[in-house]
Amino acid sequence: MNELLIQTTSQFFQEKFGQAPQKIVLSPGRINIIGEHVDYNDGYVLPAAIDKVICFALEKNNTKKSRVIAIDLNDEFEFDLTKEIQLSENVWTNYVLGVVKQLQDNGFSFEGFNCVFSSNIPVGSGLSSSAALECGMIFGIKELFDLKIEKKDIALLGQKAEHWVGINCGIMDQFSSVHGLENKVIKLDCNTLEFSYHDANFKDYSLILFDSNVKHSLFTSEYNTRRIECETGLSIIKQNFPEIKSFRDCSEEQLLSIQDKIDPTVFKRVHYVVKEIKRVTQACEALDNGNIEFLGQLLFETHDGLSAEYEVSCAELDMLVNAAKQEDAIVGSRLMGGGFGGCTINLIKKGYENELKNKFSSHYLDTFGIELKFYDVKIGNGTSIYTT
Ligand code: GAF
Repeated sequence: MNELLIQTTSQFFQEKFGQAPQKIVLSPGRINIIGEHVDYNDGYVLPAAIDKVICFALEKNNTKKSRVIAIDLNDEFEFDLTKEIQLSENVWTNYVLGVVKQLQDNGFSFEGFNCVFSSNIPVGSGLSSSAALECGMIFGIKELFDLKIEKKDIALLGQKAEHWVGINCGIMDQFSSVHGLENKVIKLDCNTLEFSYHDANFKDYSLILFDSNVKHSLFTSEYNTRRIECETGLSIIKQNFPEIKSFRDCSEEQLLSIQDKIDPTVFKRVHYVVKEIKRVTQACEALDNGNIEFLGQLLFETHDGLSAEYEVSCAELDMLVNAAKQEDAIVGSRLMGGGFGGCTINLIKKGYENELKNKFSSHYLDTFGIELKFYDVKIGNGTSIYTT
C-alpha cells in the first residue's frame, strides 16, 4: 500500500536534486484502542502504529543549510543551521524546525540536508500525522548523520518539539509512532515508559475508523486547559491523601470522598481520568483473553466520560457513537485522540462492515451535510528505514 507513496516521493526527490535519496524513512500515524487524555496524567494507554505513513527522502548536502519540501502541500522552505531557530507563521514548518531545535539543544551535531516528504495519513483526523512528522524527521537526521539516539529519546524529542509548537501533549503519539509493531498494540506506562506488546487480535470484529471530517478549532486551547485542570485536581488529591503520587494511586472512592473540596469542573475532569486509567488495564486484559465484547463496552464508557466529564467531544462525534450504541453489530465505539473532531474507533462484527458504512454515511450526511470517511485499520511497524 505504501509502495506508490515511496515511489512518488523518491521520484520527486530525484527530479529536484538530480540523484536518488541517500535514505528513505517511513513514519506511521497511530490509533489508540483506549486510554485517552491519560498519557499526560501518568496513566496507561493502549495505542498502535498503523500502516499509513509519511515517507521522507533525504540526503546530506554538505552545507549549513537545509531545504525541506512538502509535496502534498506544494510548499517548501529553507533554514540556516547556524542561525537561531524561531517559530514561523507556517504550521508544518514549525514541526520540522521544532525537531531541529530539540536536536541542537540536546547537543546533537549535524549539518545541512535536503528532504522531500509526502504522506497518506489523513491530516486533522486524530491519527497523529504531527507525531509521524516529528519522529520521521528525527529518525531521518539520525540516520543521515549517524547520531546515537535511542527510540525512546526520539519519542521524547518529538514530544518536546510539539510542546515548542504549542501543544503540551503527552508521550503517547510519538511513542507509538516509534515503537509500533505489526499486529501488536502497545500497553504503555506513561509514567515509567515501560511497555509491553499485546496481540491485536479482535477475533470476530473489525477495527474501523469513522472519520467525522471535522476539526473544531478549540482543540489546542482546550487541550492545554485540560492539562492545567488535571494538575489542579491532582494537587488537591495529594493534599488530602499524601500517600498518593499520581492519579493511578487514587481510587474512585477516595476521590468521591473529597468531592466537596474540588471545583465541580475540575472534579469532572479528574473523575474521568481516575476511571479511564483503570479501564485501560481492564481493556488490555479483555483483549488478551479475547473478550472483545467487554473491551467494546469499555470503549463506550470511555466515550461517555470524554463527552460528559472531560468535555472534549462534539456533536458530530457524539452522534456517531450514539448511533453505534443502537447497532447490535457494533460492540464498542468512542472518539479517538484529543477530540473536538477526527475519528471514532469502532469494533464491528465481521460481515457487517459494508452495510454499516452505508447506513452511517447517509445518516451522517443527512444530519450534518458532511461526508463520513472510513479507514479499515491495519496495525503496522514503527518509524524505520525503507530498504528495497
Ligand atoms: C493528542 C495528544 F497528542 C496525545 O498526547 C494524547 O494526550 C491524546 O491527544 C489524547 O489521549 O493526540
